[in-house]
Amino acid sequence: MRSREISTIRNLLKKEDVRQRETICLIASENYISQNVKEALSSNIINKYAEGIPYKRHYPGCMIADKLEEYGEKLAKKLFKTDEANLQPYSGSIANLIAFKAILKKGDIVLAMHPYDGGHSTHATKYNISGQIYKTFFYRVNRDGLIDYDIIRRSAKKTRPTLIIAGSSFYPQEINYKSFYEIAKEVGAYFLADIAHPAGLIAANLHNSPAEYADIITSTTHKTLRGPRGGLIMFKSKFKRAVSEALYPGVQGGPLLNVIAAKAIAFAEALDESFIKYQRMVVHNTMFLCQLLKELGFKLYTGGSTNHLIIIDLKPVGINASQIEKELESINITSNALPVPGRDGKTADGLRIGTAAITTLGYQECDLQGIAEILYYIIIKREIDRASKIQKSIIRRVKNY
Ligand code: DSN
Repeated sequence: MRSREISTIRNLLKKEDVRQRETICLIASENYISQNVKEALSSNIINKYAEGIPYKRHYPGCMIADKLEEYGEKLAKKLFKTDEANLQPYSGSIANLIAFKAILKKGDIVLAMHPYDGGHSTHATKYNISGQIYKTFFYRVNRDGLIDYDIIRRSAKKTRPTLIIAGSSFYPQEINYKSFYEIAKEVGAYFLADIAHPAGLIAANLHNSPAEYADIITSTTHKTLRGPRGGLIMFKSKFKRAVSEALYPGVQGGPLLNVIAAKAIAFAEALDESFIKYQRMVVHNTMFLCQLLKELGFKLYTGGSTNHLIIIDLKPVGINASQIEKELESINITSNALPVPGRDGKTADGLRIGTAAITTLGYQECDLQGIAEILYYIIIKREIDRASKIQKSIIRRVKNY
């Protein structure tokens, strides 16, 4: 046994536990899993190979795996009201690649949100393998920073895509999936909704769902959905064969059955009334924080938020968001610097913060007040020590809840 090496790794994991306990996580794409999800992740089912789909595997001994995966699919379909679901994608990025492979041919045209405006790098951008396989055009947000369906319609008519993608990593408003569907229908394109960010809000019926409209839906399972890190793909029944073949052997090998079990548990949790309450609280906390920030003089992209994330526009303050991200990290607060949508995408002039993780921990209005003050002291007053004191008092208070 290489006990020294093992204890090095154990110590690092313990340190990460401490880091998480002492940090205020404002990263909009992170969350905390439940004990049940954690238990599933450490289950012995990880030892099993199960390439293929339930009851059509390339390995013997899959009788439990079949039942488990089938049950997880059933829960996903119930939660999102889709025809089909596949829990095998290793991540949201891979789920997108699988979806493209299932419905597109090399060289097909894709119309997606511009990466400067929050479109994901895996939406056939030049930074991703998908951008080398397909030809991509991008739509931008309008002058108010909003998704503008007339702009998308004009762009779709001009570019005649085979696929239109809805989905963004930093859009603080609800996306209208019906409008996307209508545009796709007008130009004869497929419609893919990547719901990685708002999945929890959609599952709780707080945001409209693309289930009725999209040919394929991709997602991660760990953001607002609060499951294990991983991907999910849902689709109309006619794509069942194409998706399973694109998944295996097209893109992936053996599924991670422990993660599939953990996803299934997260879906079961999301079907519970308590999850709807949690999502309502996420939105409440976001809106409350928006109000506090506006009172303190901050300018917010799109004027506020109706989901789990807020983008503070730092252009009027004249400080680079990467510097603010670093200063916040130095006092144990994590957030993301990014370009404010609708601009040149070259400057990190926006700070993305989210409420999904802190709401899981039970942060209350007084804690949100503290967070708003921290941002004020860091960004406006430039008083890091004062901000650090407030951070520590929030961590102490949250421990006592
Ligand atoms: N990396 C995720 C985010 O932070 O939004 C998107 O995949």
